[in-house]
Amino acid sequence: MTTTITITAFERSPDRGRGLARDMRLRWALEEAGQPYQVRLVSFTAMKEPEHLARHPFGQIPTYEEGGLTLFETGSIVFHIAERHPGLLPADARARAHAITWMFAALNTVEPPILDLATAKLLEADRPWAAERLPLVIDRIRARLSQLSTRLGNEDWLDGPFSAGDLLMVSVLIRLKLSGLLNEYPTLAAYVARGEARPAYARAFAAQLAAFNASPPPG
Ligand code: GTB
Repeated sequence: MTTTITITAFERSPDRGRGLARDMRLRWALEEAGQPYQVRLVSFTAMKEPEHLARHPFGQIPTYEEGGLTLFETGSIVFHIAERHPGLLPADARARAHAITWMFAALNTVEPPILDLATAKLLEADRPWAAERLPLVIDRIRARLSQLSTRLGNEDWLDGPFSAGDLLMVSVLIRLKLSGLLNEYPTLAAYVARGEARPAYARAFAAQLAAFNASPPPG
C-alpha cells in the first residue's frame, strides 16, 4: 500500500510559479524518485494561521506530509525523500556521505550569500547604506561561485552521478540567473542548465507553473 504524500506550496507565488519557491525542490526530488504527490496550496494569510503553524512553526512553505509524518525545512525533506527512494543518494556509504556533504554545502555555504542578495535588493534598497553594502554582498557571492566552479571543473555533477547534493546546489544557483552573476561562471551556468534539462526537473517546473495558472487571482 502506498501512502499519499502531500506538500504545501504558495497559492500565489511571487514568481508566478516559475521555479523559484522552495516547493520546487520537493517537487523535483519527488519526480526524480518517481513518487506521486498532492499539493495543498496555502495563501500568505493561511500560512500564519494555527492549522499551518502546526505543520510549520515558522509559518512558511514547503511542508511535507506522509501518513502520520509531517516535516518542514526543504533540506530535511529532500534528505527524507532521498533516503527512502533510489536515484538521489548513492548506495555506497562513502559516496553517500559525499553527496550529503554537498546537500549541506548548498544550503549552508552557497545559499546564505545568495539570500543576502535578495534581502539587499528587496528589503534594504531604501536604506542609506544600501549602495555601500550591495557590492560587498555581490563579492561574497562571487567568491563562492568561483570556488564552486573550480571544484566542479569539467565534471557534470559535483561528486559522481547526479545526487540530492546536485539537486539542492542547482536549485540554489538558479536564484542567481536573473542577476546575471551566474553567467559570469560558464561552468556553473552549464551545470544549472544540465539540472534544468533533466526530465524530472521539467515535470516539476511544469506542475508548479500549472498550479499557479490554475489558482484564483488575488481578490
Ligand atoms: N529554511 C526554509 C526551507 O528551506 O524550507 C525556508 C522556507 C522559506 O523561505 N519559505 C518561503 C516562505 O514561505 C518560500 S520559498 N515565505 C513566506 C514567509 O516566510 O512568510 C522562498 C522564496 C519565495 C518566493 C520566491 N520568488 O517568488 O521568487 C523565491 C523564494
